[in-house]
Amino acid sequence: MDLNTLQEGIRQGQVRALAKGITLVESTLAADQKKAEALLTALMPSTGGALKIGISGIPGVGKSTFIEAFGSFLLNDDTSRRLAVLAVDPSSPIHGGAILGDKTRMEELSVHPRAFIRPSPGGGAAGGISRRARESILLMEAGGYDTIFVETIGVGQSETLVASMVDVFLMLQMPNMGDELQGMKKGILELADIIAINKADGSLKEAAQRAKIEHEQALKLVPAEDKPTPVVLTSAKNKEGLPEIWNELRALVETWKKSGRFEQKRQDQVVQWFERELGEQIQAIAAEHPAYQGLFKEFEAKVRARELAPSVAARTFIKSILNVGQ
Ligand SMILES: Nc1nc2c(ncn2[C@@H]2O[C@H](COP(=O)(O)OP(=O)(O)OP(=O)(O)O)[C@@H](O)[C@H]2O)c(=O)[nH]1
Ligand SMILES: [Mg+2]
Repeated sequence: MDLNTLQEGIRQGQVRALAKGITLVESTLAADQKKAEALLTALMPSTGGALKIGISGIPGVGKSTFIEAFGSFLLNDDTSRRLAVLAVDPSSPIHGGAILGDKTRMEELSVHPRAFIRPSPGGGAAGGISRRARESILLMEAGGYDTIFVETIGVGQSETLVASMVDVFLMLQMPNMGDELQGMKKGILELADIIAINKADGSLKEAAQRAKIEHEQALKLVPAEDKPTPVVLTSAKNKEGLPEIWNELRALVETWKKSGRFEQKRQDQVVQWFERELGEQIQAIAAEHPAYQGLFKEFEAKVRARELAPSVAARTFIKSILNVGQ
């Protein structure tokens, strides 16, 4: 498929073209990288139209079940809606591990004509994962998906990573957290725009109600920008609490759009992405480009020999290749 066909196919919402495009931006081959850059540049004007929702929670909390239930709810709620699901899981070592394994939990979504599910690219450095995920999101937007779920496991830095690429961050919590909540890092709660206590059904219902109150109390200690983070009860299994979550979500987005915070956050995110890429790309190019490789190695050797502090070496190296003097 040549680039024009691919680009047109993605714009027209063809699933096969989108899948191919994502594979292209995920590729680490130098030849593919050029094509991926051309594709992204051509599609940029068609991006920015999706509401991006981060969904996180520890393994077993019910993310897959919730995504199936909430996704199906949203697709039924609006018959023109198109939903894409992307998993970001730095801990998954093999391509396709995270989501494909539980297609059974996403029975409806995985065959829905208006849904597109993409498993985690997995593995590699955080920078690479983050880039592939962000670029995949751009392609999904160009493909006309107006709602994008970005799923991540609630471990380590993956939550912060995903929070920096979505508009709203939804955190699923267990009904019986108890003492764990006490010790939970404030930073994690701060990331959440909405908290949903899942499994609020059967014998866990009471525990879930208690967890809601505990969360609300814990959130009082977290400085809120406007109103406190909403805590909602849900049962992904019984498909309960879904309209409530959607209402909270929409209300937040509306408030942020009115105040300008929504657009501001998006702009901050892309600028931060650019700045982070700048450092990474300088390093990648300097290490490989024949014009800079020698100098790069020289500075690396000086660092290795403890002749130069790494920070001083980096600054001197960059100043010398940018030709801006010492
Ligand atoms: N009672 C009850 N069980 C649920 C609910 N949602 C999910 N479960 C169960 O919890 C278990 C884990 O659900 P998953 O959806 O696989 O959870 P996950 O967060 O995707 O887990 P990982 O993919 O391992 O990170 C399964 O046995 C589900 O059937 C719920 O609302 N109520
Ligand atoms: Mg899962």
